[in-house]
Amino acid sequence: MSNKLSRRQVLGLGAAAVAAGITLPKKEAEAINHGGSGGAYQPFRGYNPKRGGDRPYWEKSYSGGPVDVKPLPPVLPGKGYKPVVVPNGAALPFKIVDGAKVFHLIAEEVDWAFDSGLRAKCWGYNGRVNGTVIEAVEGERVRIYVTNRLAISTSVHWHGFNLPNGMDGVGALTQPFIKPGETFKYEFTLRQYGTQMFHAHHDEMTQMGMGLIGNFIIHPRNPSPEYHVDRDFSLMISEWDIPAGSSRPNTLEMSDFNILTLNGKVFPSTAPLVCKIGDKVRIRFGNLGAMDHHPMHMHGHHFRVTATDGEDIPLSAQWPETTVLVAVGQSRNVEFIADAPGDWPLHCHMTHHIMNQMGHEFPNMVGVNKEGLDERVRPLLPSYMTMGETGMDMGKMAEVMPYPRNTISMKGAPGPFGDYISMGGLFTIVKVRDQLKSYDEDPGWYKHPAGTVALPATNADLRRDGIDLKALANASAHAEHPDGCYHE
Ligand SMILES: [Cu+2]
Repeated sequence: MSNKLSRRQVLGLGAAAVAAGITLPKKEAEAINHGGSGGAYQPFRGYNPKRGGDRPYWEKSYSGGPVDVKPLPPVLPGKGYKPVVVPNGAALPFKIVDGAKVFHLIAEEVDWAFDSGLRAKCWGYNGRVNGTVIEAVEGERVRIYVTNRLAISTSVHWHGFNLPNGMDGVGALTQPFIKPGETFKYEFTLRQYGTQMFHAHHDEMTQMGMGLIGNFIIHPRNPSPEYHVDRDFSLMISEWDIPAGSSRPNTLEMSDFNILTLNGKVFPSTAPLVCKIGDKVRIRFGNLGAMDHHPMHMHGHHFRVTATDGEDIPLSAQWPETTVLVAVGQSRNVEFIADAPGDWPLHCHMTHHIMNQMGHEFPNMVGVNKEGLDERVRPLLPSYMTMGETGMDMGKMAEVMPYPRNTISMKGAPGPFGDYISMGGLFTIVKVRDQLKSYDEDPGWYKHPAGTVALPATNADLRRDGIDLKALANASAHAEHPDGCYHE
């Protein structure tokens, strides 16, 4: 590489390096451009053999290069790759036949428990809703049988894949429908790696909305040292409309989703992400929900956004965040070192997405004195309860309000301090521990070292820091009857 960079090379290597006057030796530049997957098999270098590895970054193949590459031998979990952890789900088993990895997906109706309090008749793959993951390795030949046990035709699209057009799985466009009872065969060579996805591609509104979605993880054949992590989690995000008391998702809903899920579960049924102090952690988010993009927020740590569903982000271009937006149809990998012990929420930051089965039917009562209102309305409407004048105390409301069967409105979870965690939906907990018996066991609530929990201030604290208790008492008396408050 000459000392002067062309404009194209500038785009490829990142303006920051250029601004800093850095020119990279050829080998390093290629390692950055190609995401670190070195070795003999170089799918990203394909397409134009004359240009070889000297091609500027933006001239590489965008479709994985030639389709007729020779497949590489199948790799076993634990040998050639570290399997992903699928909270509340599992990787699909496979067989190896004549050098190909053979999977069998079964699309079927599933009586699915979103939580102990809510079941619904959904559709899923192999007995799970959203939580069946396919896992393979770059260069492998995969043969995926799809059996349709639904009463309606379907097809499976391999989302974000470089593959022959006829394997793309778009019902009626690139293949005939898989009719009820039929088994179809998809077969192609994986010429890429990354967090990809799969989903039904016939009547998507109904079929994806009913649960026919999943993550498809492809590990690199020759991983760079950066690829190694201690914990590698796969999470699929989706959203549902299941009116209280019903047991069928309403896939016609366009905006008012009341069940928001990670791998098909709502908090508190979302399994925690268990980590040891010092673990390098990767979380792969996929979002194949119907309408909403989800800003996924991590407490106590920041992370680097390391990959999109396109490919790895070069090290020099990865950016730090505490919230990553995962739009519909996208995947994002984030990575961090779990170096703070505790119970750290990982959740969507859209506040309506961390509620369970909320409705809009409540009048807004914040700031309204509703004394005696419930008692007067209840003889007419036995289950009537107004929203609290200070908000939604889910614990209190759950106790008082009689719900129809199969309902988790207002459900959260009892927390470690005797209070109720007023969150549900797209919410889980990353549990980071000094000592851990097993990754497979929930280690329970975090035991905080003495003096590290927020608790009521003592009078001695307040006096020491010059906080006037008398003024405080007056202010709280005033807060009970603020100006503008409605009085009968
Ligand atoms: Cu959200």
